[in-house]
Amino acid sequence: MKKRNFPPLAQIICYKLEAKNIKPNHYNHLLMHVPKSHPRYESLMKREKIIKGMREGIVAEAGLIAHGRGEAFDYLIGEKTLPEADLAEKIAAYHLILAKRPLISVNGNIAVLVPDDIVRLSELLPAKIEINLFYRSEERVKKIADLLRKLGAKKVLGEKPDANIPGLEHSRALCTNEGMMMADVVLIPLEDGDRAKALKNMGKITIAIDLNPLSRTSKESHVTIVDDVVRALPRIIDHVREARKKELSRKSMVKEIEEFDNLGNLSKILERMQKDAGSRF
Ligand code: PTJ
Repeated sequence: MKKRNFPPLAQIICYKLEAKNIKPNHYNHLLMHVPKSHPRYESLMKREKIIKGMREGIVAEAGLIAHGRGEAFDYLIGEKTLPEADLAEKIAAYHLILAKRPLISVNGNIAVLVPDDIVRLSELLPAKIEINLFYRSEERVKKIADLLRKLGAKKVLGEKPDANIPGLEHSRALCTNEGMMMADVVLIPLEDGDRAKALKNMGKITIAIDLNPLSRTSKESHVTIVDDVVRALPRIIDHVREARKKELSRKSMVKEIEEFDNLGNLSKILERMQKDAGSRF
């Protein structure tokens, strides 16, 4: 069966897979040739990562839906980092630099979209990494931990939870004493609203990365970065490096943190979404 849309090498792979009785719908997406010139190349590649991650048992099935929701909001902001997002990324970097026990919370989507950046940021700060899953399964936690360790993470928490986030039911409350319980500043990309609120109630500074400025997570967090995680993580890393290069004092970072108004920043983004989306019509 000739796969017309596939490049020659992919066609050979198809024949070999079919000879082993592996069905086309199990590999089509891996072989589909998306030229770099395609206007939606980056977006399509992100989808491929999420789909592959789901098939490998790293991303939850609902992770595909969450990604689609994120894409819709990204479309509205023009698939670029807005000035308001850049400001939030800088404030997030200052919080993480000033933290005593910073922690990066990782879920399935994050593990496939930005695994290298998670490891880089955790080493740079340094910050602990903990896997906190909404749709928890021990198998998925292990797969994510293995993936991060393979990329150089020295320690990944979350495989042996020994604590619960107060006020949450079921497995999404599971966390570790050494990680989430002790942390003072937590980076929570693609977080669930209830857990974001519960972490805030525990007295932690919460930094969300969420493309939906209207989500409960966005509204509940101390700092909300309305940007795609794929753009946000490298920019936080750059802001950390720049602050250190400039040898910014604690006082000047605290001043900027205090001046930052998260809800005000979110409403500016909403205004921008309405105006910009309207002008593109
Ligand atoms: O791996 P698990 O089991 O922990 O599950 C992870 C998901 C993401 C499935 C789970 O936390 C979930 O259901 O999340 P929600 O409640 O759908 O929220 C996800 C939020 O992240 C939504 O507001 C999306 O708009 C946003 N989002 C999705 N993709 C991105 C994003 N924000 C930034 N960058 C993205 N790439």
